Amino acid sequence: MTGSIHVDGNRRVLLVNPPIADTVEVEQQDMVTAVEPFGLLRLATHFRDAGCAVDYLDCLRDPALEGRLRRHVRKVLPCGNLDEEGISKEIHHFGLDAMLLGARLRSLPAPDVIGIGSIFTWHGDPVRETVEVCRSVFPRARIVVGGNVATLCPDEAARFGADEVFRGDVDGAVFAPTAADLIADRYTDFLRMIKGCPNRCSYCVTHCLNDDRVVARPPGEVFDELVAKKAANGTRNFILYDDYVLYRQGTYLDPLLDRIAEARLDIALEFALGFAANKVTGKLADRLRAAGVERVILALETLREEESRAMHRPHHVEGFVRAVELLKARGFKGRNLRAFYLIGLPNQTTDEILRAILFLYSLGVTPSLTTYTLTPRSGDMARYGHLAKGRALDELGPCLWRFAHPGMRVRELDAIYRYFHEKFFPLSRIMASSTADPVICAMQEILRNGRHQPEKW
Ligand code: B12
Ligand code: SF4
Repeated sequence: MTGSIHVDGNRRVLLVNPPIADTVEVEQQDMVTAVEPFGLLRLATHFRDAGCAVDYLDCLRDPALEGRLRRHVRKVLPCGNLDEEGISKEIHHFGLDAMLLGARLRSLPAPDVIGIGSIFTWHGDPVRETVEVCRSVFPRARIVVGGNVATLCPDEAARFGADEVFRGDVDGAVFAPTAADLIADRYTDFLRMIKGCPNRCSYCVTHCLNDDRVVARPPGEVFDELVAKKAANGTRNFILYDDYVLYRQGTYLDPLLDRIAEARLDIALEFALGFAANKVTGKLADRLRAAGVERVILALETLREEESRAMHRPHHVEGFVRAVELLKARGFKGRNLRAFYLIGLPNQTTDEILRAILFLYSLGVTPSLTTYTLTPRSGDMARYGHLAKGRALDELGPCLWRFAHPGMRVRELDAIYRYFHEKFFPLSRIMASSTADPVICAMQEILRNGRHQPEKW
């Protein structure tokens, strides 16, 4: 889906990154403000290029927050496996509350159009409230909600009260450079070369967000954008959130990395969504090193063969180990060599998760744990849709662990995440720990019996 927004007569556009509502863990995990809303920042450039004046209000980073991101409790929701553990978590409002938002809006010139972004399906409630406050302050403005929630769940988004729910991409904005002047950290910026992915991993919705298409632009253009941004803003960290950066690697990624390496730019390049391990070769590892990539993330996701198949992922423990060795030989290690691993899946056990973490530590890899949730329109709806039936979207937030197996308890999953997400421990340290903590004791038992090694799975 692509479309355009008429800007004729709409000379002033206000783009709003709304507040979010989530559990306290997302703040502790630094997920609320870790990544700037680069979709809106691209739209800002797009509207400016069309001759509009653009105002920008980031409800998660606004100075009026005075550093206090978490504001109030919006609701309390049950958490844990769907057989009900009988415990709940508070859902906090993060970012400008309705009063502060109203005050900030009143300080801005009246816009013709207000564009509100949306990213996570369980964050709809604050988007609805943002529409309401915008409407009360600027009753004559046309309010458009776009982004992932609008694209994936248009029926829910229609209830937010906007004049328009915009699904998919805005023509001409997909590869627009981010409006770097609107963000505070001028040393970090976002580049995009490829949007979409030819694969269909069952838990992922990239194909729905991109209408089953992959679009890409010449690596030379990306390189020119990078050089221009470095010169104009002194940007040093360039992050690509490209869905599948290995798409037609010989045409896109390889030439980009070669151009960057040849130019000897003093930059750090990051591919934040990682690489499929079975595609990592010695040559790719050399190129990443030469281009100034400091950290590599491998997408492992699961160690179980039947689960890999059900997820439509290549089963690649051997390929994974081989990729790790190739990368370690090029100096990627410890915190700079990570692997995505999904936790909280319906048919997983705590033992399986602990074995996987220990396996990664044994290889010298840092686990990047990703909390599972079921996303509407993902392939997993066919397997697990019945578990979510009748539940509102915000009841499915990943930190609520609603899809966990009845044997996996909330406290354990929270502890595992807190202890091990993006942290590296040598196995000897875990073994030597004198503690009664059941998670650590279970790990010590696994280590004593060597059950973290593939031959014992
Ligand atoms: C960056 C990112 C993150 C960042 C945070 C993002 C943020 N700023 O908050 C981090 C790393 C923290 C993260 C974490 C997680 N993520 Co994430 N993440 C992404 C990613 C890669 C990009 C999100 C983004 O900014 N997109 C930019 C979009 C919105 O902009 P764009 O494409 O350039 O925009 C175009 C259109 O959308 C449209 N548009 C966009 N906005 C607007 C606004 C208006 C008004 C209009 C008209 C048009 C419009 O026009 C643009 C130009 O064409 C997405 C995948 C994806 N491609 O979206 C996953 C994704 C959002 N994440 C996902 C998941 C599951 C997670 C985690 C649970 C994983 C985990 N446990 O670690 C956590 C949850 C964090 C939490 N609880 O808050 C899922 C979400 C599923 C869902 N149910 O919502 C996604 C969709 C991945 C996937 N493929 O399934 N994530
Ligand atoms: S998880 Fe990654 S490889 Fe799989 S479909 Fe999504 S973007 Fe593609």
